[in-house]
Amino acid sequence: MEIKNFINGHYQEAKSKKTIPLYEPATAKIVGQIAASNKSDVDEAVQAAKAIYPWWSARTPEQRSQALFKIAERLEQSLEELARAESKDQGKPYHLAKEIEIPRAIANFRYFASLILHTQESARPKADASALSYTFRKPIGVAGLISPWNLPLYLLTWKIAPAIAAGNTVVCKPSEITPVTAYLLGDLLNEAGLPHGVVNILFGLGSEVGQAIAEHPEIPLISFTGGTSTGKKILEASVPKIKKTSLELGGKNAALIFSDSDLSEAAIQSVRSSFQNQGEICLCSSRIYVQEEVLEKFLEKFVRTVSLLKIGDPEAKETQMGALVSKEHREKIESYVALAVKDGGTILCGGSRPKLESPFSDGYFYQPTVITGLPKNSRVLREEIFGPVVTVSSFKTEEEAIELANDSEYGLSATVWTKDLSRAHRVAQKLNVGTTWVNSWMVRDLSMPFGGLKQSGLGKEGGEYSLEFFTDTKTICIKI
Ligand code: TXE
Repeated sequence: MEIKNFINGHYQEAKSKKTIPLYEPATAKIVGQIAASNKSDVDEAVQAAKAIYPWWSARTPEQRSQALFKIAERLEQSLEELARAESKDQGKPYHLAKEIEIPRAIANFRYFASLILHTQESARPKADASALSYTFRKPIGVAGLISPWNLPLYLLTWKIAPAIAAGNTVVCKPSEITPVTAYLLGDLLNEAGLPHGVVNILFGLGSEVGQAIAEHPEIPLISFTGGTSTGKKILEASVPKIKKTSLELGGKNAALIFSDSDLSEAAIQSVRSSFQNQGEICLCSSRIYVQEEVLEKFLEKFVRTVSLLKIGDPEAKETQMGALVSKEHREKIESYVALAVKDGGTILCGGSRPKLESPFSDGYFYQPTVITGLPKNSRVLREEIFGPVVTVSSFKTEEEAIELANDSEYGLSATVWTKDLSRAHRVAQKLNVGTTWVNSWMVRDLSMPFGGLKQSGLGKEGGEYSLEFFTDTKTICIKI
C-alpha cells in the first residue's frame, strides 16, 4: 500500500519522494510505505486550502450541511472496508472498529451537519432602548488538525466535521503509525462531492509535518489530540502567532468502586473501561480504587473476567483484545510492568506476551495486566501507560477516595460506582476531571463539552463548544 498525500483533491507523493514503512501490528510485517512529507508539502496543502476558502466559507450553513450529510452517507457505504482497514492498521479487533469506531466517524459528520442548521446567536437591546447588540460568528480560515493513532478515523473526523461545517478549510496530519483510514478518506470525500481543497491530508513524521503545521503562519488555529508532551510543543509553536489552540491530551483515569455499588456490574464494566482497544483509549480506567470491605470480592470477579479475555487475531469475531499499535509502544508498556515489580507491586494476572500461532506469533500482543500493592508515589500510578495495564488499590472513606482520584497531574475522566444517588452527585462534583461517568463508561452525548483539566488538555470539543472553537465570535452594536 502506498500512502500518499491528499492535496487539492488529488493524491501525490511527498516532494522529497521519501517514504517511511507501514507496519501491521498483528503480524509485525511491513505492508506498505507512507509519504514522508515535510514543510514544502505543508505549504502546498495550505495554498490549496486557502484558494478554496473564500468560496467554501461563503456557502450557507444549509449548503455545508448538505455536503456533510453526503460525506456521512459515502462513509456508511464503505463502513466494512474502513473497519477492516482500521483494525489491520491499528491492531484493534475488527468488530470494535465495525460496531463502534467507524459508526462514530459517520456520526461525527451527521451530528455537525444537523447542528449548523440550528445554531444560536445572541442579541440584546440596551435597557434605554437606544441600541441593539448582537453576536455574529464567522469561520476563521485554514485549520490545522493533528490526530493520534489510537482511534484514528474516529478522532480525525471529530475535528474535520465541525471545522468544515463552520466554514473553515483544513490541513490534516494523522498519526504516521496509523495512516490508512485517513488515506482512504480522500477518495470518499471526492466521491461525496466535497470541493477540492476543503480537506487536505498530509502524511509523515509529527516532528516534520505536525511541527510545520503548528508553526505555519497561514494556519491561525490548531486542534490537537495526542500526548501531553507533544501538546506542549504545539502550544509553544502557536505562541508567535498567538494561534487559537485546542489540546486533547493524556489521562490517568480513576475508577472509584464503593461497597454500595453493584459489584459484579462494576467489575465487568471496569474490564471494558480498562482494556477496550487494548487499553489504548485516553479515557480508559487505569487506576482502580475499591472500598476496602469489598476489595477481595471485587478482585476475585475482576481478575477472573480479565483472565478470560480472548487475545489474538483482530479479524476473529471472538477476539476481545488485539495487538498493541507498535513494537515501541509494547516496549513502553513492558517497562512500566517491570517498574511495578521493582516498586513492590504484585501482578495478579497478565504481565507477559501471549504465545500465539503464526502469523501472529511476532505481533505486538500483550496480556491484560492487573497490578496491586503499589506505593502511592510509584510512577506506575502517576504516569500515563496507555495500554492494557491497570492498578488496583483500596480506600476506606469517600473523602479518601476523592483525594486519591484527584491526586494526579491529569484530569481527563473518571468512573464512580455506587447505588447511593447523593454520593454519586457529591463525588462526581468533587472530581477534578473533564468527564465523570456514574455506573457507566464511554456513554457519549456529542453535544456535551469533552476535554481534560490540568495536564489533560486545553479547551473543549463537542457540540456548540466545537463550533465556538472553529469560529470567531464578533459583537455588533447598532444604534436604534
Ligand atoms: O501521541 P503523539 P500518540 C494521547 C494518549 C497518548 C497519546 C497517544 O493519552 O498519550 O495521545 O497518541 C503528531 N508537532 N491521547 O502517541 O505522539 C503525531 O504525528 C506537531 C489523548 O500518537 O502526541 C500524531 O499525528 N505534531 C486523546 C499526533 O501528533 C506532532 C485521545 C499525536 O502524536 C509532533 C487519544 C510535533 N512536534 C490519545 N510530534 C484525548 N485526550 O482524547 C508528534 N506529532
